[in-house]
Amino acid sequence: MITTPEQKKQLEVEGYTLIKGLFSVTEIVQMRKALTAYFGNEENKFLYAYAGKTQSDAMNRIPALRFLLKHPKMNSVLKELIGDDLRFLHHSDAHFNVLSGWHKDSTGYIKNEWEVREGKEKIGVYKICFYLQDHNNDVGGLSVRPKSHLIPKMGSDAGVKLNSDAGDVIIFDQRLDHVGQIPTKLQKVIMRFMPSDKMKFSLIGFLRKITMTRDRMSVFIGYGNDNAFADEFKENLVARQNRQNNTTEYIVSEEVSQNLAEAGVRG
Ligand SMILES: O=C(O)CCC(=O)C(=O)O
Repeated sequence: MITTPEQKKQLEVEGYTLIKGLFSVTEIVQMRKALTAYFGNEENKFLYAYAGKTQSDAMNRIPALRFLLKHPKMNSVLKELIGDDLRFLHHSDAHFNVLSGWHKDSTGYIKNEWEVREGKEKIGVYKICFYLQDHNNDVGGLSVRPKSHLIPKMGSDAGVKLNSDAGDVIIFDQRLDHVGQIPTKLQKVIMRFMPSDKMKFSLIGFLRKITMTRDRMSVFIGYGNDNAFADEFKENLVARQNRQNNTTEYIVSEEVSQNLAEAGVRG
């Protein structure tokens, strides 16, 4: 076992948990290199959004990340915390220098996330996420509002900042209120007045460079229990991903299917 009973309980009761040191330094360095190259190439079809760059459907579109789907430690953690009926929800994002605001990832993608359906079936949709740099001493990591996964209304308190290091992963219930890096006053002004997402990225990126701030990269992948909630969630999230990627067809790469099969995870 990699996780502890306390971590499983924390995920259930508080809606999140953090697992230390899941990825090696070599894996982190490789993923940073891969994302720097991917987001540095304008031929790739990422989006300029949230003052940064983002690629949804990252598992199919960024081949260098596909190993994650059969990463032995990551899969053990997911199965220990979510269950052996683990399902990949076909929704994944890679982010580069994005800024964000408080939100729940479930909003709008499922009819009623708090419903208990016939046969006592309950929602079980989670994200595993990680940052490719340390956030133990800055505002760049994930903050969460503990227990907010049980409350439909968004909260308003400052939440808890999770002090993650590169290599750590966070698993959270997608109903949980969470936020990454909140824009500063200056960044808010730039975001408000710059006419295009690309210009917002360029100006805020320039400020990062002159303040010698490291590029901030992260990966978010959706998993869940294999039930009707997962079906509904997957369908709606894939439709959103397709809209973001400007396509009507969702194509699963052979390597993604193979890696999921190797990991014993239903796709
Ligand atoms: O930028 C971040 O760290 C947060 C991103 C996020 O909340 C999301 O992808 O749902």
